Amino acid sequence: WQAVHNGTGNTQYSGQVTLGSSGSGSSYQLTDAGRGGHRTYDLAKGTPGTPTLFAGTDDVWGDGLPAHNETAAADAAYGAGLTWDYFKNVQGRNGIRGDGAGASSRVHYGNNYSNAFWQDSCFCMTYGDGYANAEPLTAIDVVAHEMTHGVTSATANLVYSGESGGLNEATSDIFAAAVEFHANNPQDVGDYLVGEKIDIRGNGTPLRYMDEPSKDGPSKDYWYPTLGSQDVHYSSGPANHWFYLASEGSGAKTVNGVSYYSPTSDGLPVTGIGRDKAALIWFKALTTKFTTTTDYAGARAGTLAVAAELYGASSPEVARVTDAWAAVNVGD
Ligand code: ASN
Ligand code: ZN
Repeated sequence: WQAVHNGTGNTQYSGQVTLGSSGSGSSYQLTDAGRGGHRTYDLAKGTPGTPTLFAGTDDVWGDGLPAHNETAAADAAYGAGLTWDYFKNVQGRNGIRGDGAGASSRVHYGNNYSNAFWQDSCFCMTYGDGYANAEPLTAIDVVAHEMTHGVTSATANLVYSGESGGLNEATSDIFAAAVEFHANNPQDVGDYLVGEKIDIRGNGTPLRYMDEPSKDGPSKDYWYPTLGSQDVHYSSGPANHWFYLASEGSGAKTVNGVSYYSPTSDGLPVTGIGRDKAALIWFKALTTKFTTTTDYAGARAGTLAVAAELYGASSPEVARVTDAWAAVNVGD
């Protein structure tokens, strides 16, 4: 933490946390001076236009409950800080564009709005308050997912349709999981689920499952020739599944108290190389190999090239990454 001020955030999903803020005396703003000046704004249930920068007299943000308008701000700012720190400290990237510039977050978008999104045009993320304006889409993994869309735009810029669109979505889910694990927040431990905290379906189930993507219904576990005609949030499935398999291996496993079962397309077992290596390979492939039109075959080629550069062409890492791709029906 290198913020000018270390304010206190009372978040809805992650407990009491430290937030980077700015100001002095009895005037503080939710501007994270230590992270490129990332700013958090209030849309007050409206639409973008005249957002208000969160400001206050005490450098304490939110009370942990959604009715307090600073609570979603505290979650969004915390998640943005964690994502910034992950890319900087783990992947060596200084901000979304790599130029040290902070982005901004806007919370309380619309009324009962159950989505969140990244926009290049404002270099910003926008979050709805979810069902009954009580489930804001500001949990760590959702924030990391949206912010990673900014990183993808600034790097490979994977076109948001067809197979490249699925890979764009998977990139956001992969780093959502990586950030959540890296954060190690006791109230929101790392997992291979996406959106398990925001109850977007109203029945407590997560939005997506990386060990077996089809558990959500429409997501695909394995590549097939017309995968690219699916919605990008479903064609992401095989790449999310690849990340799980490359990290943890196939079959049954419990991580941080969450039980997984990951199948393979050919029934052959896969051994993982660990999450940190899998995430490093994906990040380096995203930033040095992938292009706007990379498809699943290209993602396989890119990750294998990176694995060979990092660990050697005849390394176990290359063999296991190859096996993980074969397990999602990409190559053999
Ligand atoms: N929350 C969604 C996402 O980031 C919004 C969208 O469909 N682009 O993927
Ligand atoms: Zn997305």
